[in-house]
Amino acid sequence: MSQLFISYIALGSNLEDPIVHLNEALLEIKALPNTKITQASQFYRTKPIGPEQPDIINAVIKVETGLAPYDLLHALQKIELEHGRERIIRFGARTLDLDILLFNDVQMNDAELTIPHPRMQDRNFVLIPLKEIAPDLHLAPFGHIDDLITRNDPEDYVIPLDFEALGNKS
Ligand code: A4P
Ligand code: MG
Repeated sequence: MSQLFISYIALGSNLEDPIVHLNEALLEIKALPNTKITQASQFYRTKPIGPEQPDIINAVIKVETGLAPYDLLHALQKIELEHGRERIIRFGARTLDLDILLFNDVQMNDAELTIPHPRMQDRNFVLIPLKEIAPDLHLAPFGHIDDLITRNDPEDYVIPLDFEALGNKS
């Protein structure tokens, strides 16, 4: 049996019906060869970082996969394209964004793939869902996930959808 790796993947959507895009993406990731989702955060409504656009629905999952980093990246990009992903404005609105956050303890930085994801430590829309499934994560060389979350801007809201469903919509 081939080697299995652990990867954390961030999901985001803010066009058409984001919840449908995210739920479908979960099924499509599950269907990738030698891949299973072992944990998934809730869905969160988050303040968009970048140009003005609708709030973004974000989540993070943990997968166990036999795919190597580039094979996983290309498989995720194929899923993005099948969701009509268009790349017009950097950080602009998107039907589906799938980013590799971590892949075992791999550290790499080239034109096509950077692991750990280069901006994850600055973004509570990634860290808060990630903490839900990896509460003791220490992100080398940046620090413990709790400290990173505290350092980021609290104005960048990250609200669990379940919380909103209880009537707490801000
Ligand atoms: N790439 C390099 N490393 C990776 C990686 N670890 N995972 C390359 C995935 N892709 C990686 O990505 C651009 C290029 O990054 C790809 O060609 C790939 O080879 P993209 O998905 O085409 O474009 P993007 O997502 O707009 O750019 P980027 O640089 O990934 O943006 P970020 O940093 O992911 O930011 N605000 C909220 N609230 N929630 C969000 O989800 N997302 C962004 C995108 C901005 N603001 C947001 C959110
Ligand atoms: Mg991306």
